[in-house]
Amino acid sequence: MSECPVHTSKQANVGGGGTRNNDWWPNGLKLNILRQHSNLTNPNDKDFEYAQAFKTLDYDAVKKDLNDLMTNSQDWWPADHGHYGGLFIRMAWHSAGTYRVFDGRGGGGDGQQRFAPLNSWPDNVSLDKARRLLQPIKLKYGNKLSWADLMLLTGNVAIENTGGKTFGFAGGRADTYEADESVYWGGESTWLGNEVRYESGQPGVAGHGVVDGDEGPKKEHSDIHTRDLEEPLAAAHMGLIYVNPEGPDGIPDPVASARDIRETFGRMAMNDEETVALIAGGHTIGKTHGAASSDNVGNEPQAASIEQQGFGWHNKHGSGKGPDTITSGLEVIWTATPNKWSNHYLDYMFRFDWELEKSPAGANQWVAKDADAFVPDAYDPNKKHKPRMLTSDLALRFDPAYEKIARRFANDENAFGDAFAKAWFKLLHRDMGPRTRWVGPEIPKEVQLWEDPVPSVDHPLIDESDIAQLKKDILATRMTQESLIQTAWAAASIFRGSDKRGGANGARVRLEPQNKWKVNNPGQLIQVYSALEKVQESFNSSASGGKKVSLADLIVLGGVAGIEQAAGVSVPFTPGRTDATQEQTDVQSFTHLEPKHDGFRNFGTGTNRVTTEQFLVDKAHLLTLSPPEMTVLLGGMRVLNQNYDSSPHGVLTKRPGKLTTDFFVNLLDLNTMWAPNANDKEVFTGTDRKTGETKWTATRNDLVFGSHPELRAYAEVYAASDAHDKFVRDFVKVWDKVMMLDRFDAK
Ligand code: HEB
Repeated sequence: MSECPVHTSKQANVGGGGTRNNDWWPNGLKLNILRQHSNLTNPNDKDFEYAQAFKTLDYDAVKKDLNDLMTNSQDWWPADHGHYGGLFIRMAWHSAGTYRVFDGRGGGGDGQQRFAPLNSWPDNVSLDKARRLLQPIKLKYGNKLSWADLMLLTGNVAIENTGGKTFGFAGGRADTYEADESVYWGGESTWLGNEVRYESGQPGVAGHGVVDGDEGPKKEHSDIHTRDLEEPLAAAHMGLIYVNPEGPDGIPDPVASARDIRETFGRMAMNDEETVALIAGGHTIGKTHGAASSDNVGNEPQAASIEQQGFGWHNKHGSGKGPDTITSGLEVIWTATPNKWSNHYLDYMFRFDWELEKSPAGANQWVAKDADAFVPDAYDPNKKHKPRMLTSDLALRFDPAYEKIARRFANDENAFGDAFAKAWFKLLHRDMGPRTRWVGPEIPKEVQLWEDPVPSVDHPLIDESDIAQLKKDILATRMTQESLIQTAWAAASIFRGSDKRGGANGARVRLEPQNKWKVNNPGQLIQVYSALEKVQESFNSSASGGKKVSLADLIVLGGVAGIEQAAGVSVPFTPGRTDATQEQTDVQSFTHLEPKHDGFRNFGTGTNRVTTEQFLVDKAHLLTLSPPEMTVLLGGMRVLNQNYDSSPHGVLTKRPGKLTTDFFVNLLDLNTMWAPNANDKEVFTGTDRKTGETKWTATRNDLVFGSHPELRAYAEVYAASDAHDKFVRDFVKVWDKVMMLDRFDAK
């Protein structure tokens, strides 16, 4: 376990060394998360489309190679019990298992396990070896098979190879080529520390660890039975995927462990049944590794010496591999058939009494008290072991709710297998977005609610002349231009690039829970969509040739009509959305999409840890916007009067409703002086320097475009005397981008 190297005295004087802005001004607003994964880091040709490439992959040949690899033990990293299944299942699980519901970040969708911090997390020890075992297959199939898909497919094949049931597999996860800085993993400065995540109730936010010592008083002993994990985190400790296997803070208390498991697996979108199935299924295969003290283990990959070539955790105990492996420091083999699917794990769990012991590395683990030694050793055919369990395993027996489910599964192997297959599939595909993104021959037919399904288009779409007429019909409803634009934004802007959920398709903005969200101004929302429903009814009952228009399309078209009116230029529109039903909508899971902040609508303010403008950048990141796109979008939204509560904050124009550069012109006006309001520090008043007359009010979301040097540079571009046409063009482009974010079917 290494300390975060906050500052070293001798720094490089070339190649980006030296004390950086981030060291001098750690609280400065960072835009770096909006500039990731561009063509500058992605080596593929500009027109390369991964999903298309995957379709040309010889999928059966890949699966055959993976199946062969399972038992093709390599001397440099031998397979336990002659089988790599356990190692590969763990690799896939740790790849997908970082997903969390609150912001949709984490997950296996872009192959981030190859990069820091995940490549070096204490929980990912030995997965450097797992990925290297796959390298020949990766290189053989090249860019037809991403690391992201390969890691998860390998786990899937491992389950099949050991005799477990799977529910299918979809490819389509394009790799990224740089470490993703957008995910808040916690603010701790030591691995496995947890001094931050159980303190205040303030949410963390993308790209911002706690760096300002603002985390409040440190607790000596956190109360493991009552502590509250901060949002959006889904792991109990820095550097772990979920919970400490030895129990909370290493205390071997299975019931307290269950509490942490329920919290963290819940944040991965798993209910009790899915959780039990996953843990029991996962630990049916493989073993844990703790041959000796972790003192034998060297630096993690990110800190290892150059000649190790990306490997880490060099182990100087014995041979450093095979029987001498040290991974977690726990030494457990759960079942008598660690490379065959079975019901033994749950069977033993209830059959035996469990006694606390220490692993050879000194970690807390449990051994079956009165059992014979019948579990085969991973390498020595003459050696047998007693069954063993982790504290986190025994949570499934000693937590009353988990116990019920676990006993049912113990007695019904089929139910267990099916539940595992479904939960495993969900785990691997949860962050992939709609089915239209899925590729490959093993996509299951059965649609699950967590996919946020929308009906498929089963009728001819509206054409250009219908679109022109419908725009007129919409404007004739007398819904205001403002409210039409607001409704389109409300529908489309909850999309998250992280897990590709949300967006205008489905017209779920009219359904529970979205129709009740404060940010959506429910009173106005219902008027707009009711008016649009009338337009829809009359079109669908009279259109020729079976043509139909969905409410989802009309909501977006309403925004288009509104902006065309405001801008005097035409705005692109792509029909093809459909309307989901309430039954197709998992209300509980959609509550995670509710914006707590949306700076584009001037909604929500900062907390004592996160500034308003940091939340704005976070939102922009989820909308996959670049810094210039964020700038032009916000400036346009203001002059279109799009604040959620119709407040005048940031509406720096005398002609609201016209798409002009006024926001930028007036923000940069040297005659205006800004000062925070006395009673509301989030609101500022701009007065005329000479007369003292009040001219404007604004929030931090607005003023940051004048104060932040890079954002000010963009503001100057749009404030320039000749910028009008470019501004309108850029605004319309980014508006259309937001409306189309979820239209994977049309890309
Ligand atoms: Fe697990 C392994 C913990 C869940 C799958 N795990 C393991 C280990 C540990 C754990 C500590 C060891 C490592 C070494 O090597 O040493 N887990 C855990 C926890 C949890 C879990 C704490 C929560 C509660 N798993 C899980 C899941 C899954 C899994 C969910 C899937 C599904 N694991 C696994 C496997 C393994 C493990 C397969 C084995 C590996 C090998 O063999 O190598």
